[in-house]
Amino acid sequence: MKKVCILGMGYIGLPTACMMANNGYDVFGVDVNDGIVNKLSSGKLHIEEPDLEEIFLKAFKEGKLKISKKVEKSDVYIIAVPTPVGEDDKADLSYVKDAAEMIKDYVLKDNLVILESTSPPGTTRNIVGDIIEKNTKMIAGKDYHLAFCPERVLPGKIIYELVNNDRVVGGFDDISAQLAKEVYGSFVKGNIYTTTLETSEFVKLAENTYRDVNIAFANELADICEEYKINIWDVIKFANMHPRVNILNPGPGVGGHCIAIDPWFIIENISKKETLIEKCRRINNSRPFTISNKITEILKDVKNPKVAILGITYKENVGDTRESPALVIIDELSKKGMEVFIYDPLATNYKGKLNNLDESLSEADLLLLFAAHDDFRKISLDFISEKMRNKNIFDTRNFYQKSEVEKTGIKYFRI
Ligand code: SAJ
Repeated sequence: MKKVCILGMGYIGLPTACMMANNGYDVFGVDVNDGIVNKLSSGKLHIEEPDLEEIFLKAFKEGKLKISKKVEKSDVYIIAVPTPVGEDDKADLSYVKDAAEMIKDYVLKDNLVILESTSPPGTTRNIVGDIIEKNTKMIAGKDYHLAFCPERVLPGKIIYELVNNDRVVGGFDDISAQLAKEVYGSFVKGNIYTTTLETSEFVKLAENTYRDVNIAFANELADICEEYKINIWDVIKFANMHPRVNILNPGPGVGGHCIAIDPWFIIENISKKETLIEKCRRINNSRPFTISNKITEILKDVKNPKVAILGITYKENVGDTRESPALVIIDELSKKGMEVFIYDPLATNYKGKLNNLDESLSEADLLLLFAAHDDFRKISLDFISEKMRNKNIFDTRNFYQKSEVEKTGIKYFRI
């Protein structure tokens, strides 16, 4: 199995394609987006991720990775397309279906088809498997092989984690699982465990839901601590000294393409009406509103208030602004008549207007620290204080030290 066709040249498909191309495979990277195909075909990346450029250029220049809009006949087909959540809080599997439709005419006897996109349990078997079977009359496990291999990589550390993390691969049968394990084993240094299709689909969802539920717990504790006038960050620091406790960080909401979405996939087809999972999702979704209400309260006596936001990406040290709770906060503050200026040197795909640091801070009444990029350490508090009209910092990430901020005459608020 030496030829691989990977559908979806995004945050997962592209790095996976590069790794495989640099480890003995001839890889065809397919995307339906003209812009992405043109950019990659001219040797340029459309996403930013540490170390990606190096492995992409190597694969591309050596001719091991070819980019196209069309599927090429291969031994292995990997589907790595987005699975967003629809308006009804259910998985939108249209991209997965389209990808399966794209490969169905190419899959031959003994080929291996792998779904990598995070999906509700049953998707590999009932959506991908069905589309192939209906068209080719080939049966998974008998005529061709079918597997689910979810990614586990952290944006900002994708290349490192792609190589070093353990993986849980699900197979339609043992042979499918073993073949998929071999494919990923070409570049993965972590352990690769095998199980059934549905178990591996569920494991992926459980991992991200675990995180969402625990972030909701931290957010709830933060609200309760505020009532008691107890510092939540001290509580977490001391509680986490217990060998079996690991409380996550409260914050301004959960963004990104995974943690805020995957919990919905777990509960979308179940009979239970009330779940902890949904409750936690709603707690985390309410965070940007809580933050904007607090800002409104702090600035209630200020005429024509101006807010400067530092960092609008969904988390620190990444460029991705899609699904960032900062977008909700910006919207809320603007609706309340506030002027919002945004400084984020990392943000890559923000549709609105970004400002430079000076414009943002000048005459601002409140600085909202949203994404705690390491680069922001270079901005001195004295400089911030000098520039501002009313001197308030709202820190959503416990980024600053209270005593340092207050030394410069700035009032300090934090979660
Ligand atoms: N967040 C908090 N408090 C915390 C941790 C995170 O509020 O203590 C927020 C972040 O600010 C961010 C969001 O949660 O808005 C998600 O950030 P993250 O760093 O926890 O996760 P992602 O979405 O960047 O990546 C996750 C990872 N999953 C887990 O850690 C279980 C990654 O390994 C997965 O591969 C990825 O989802 C995915 O693609 O599913």
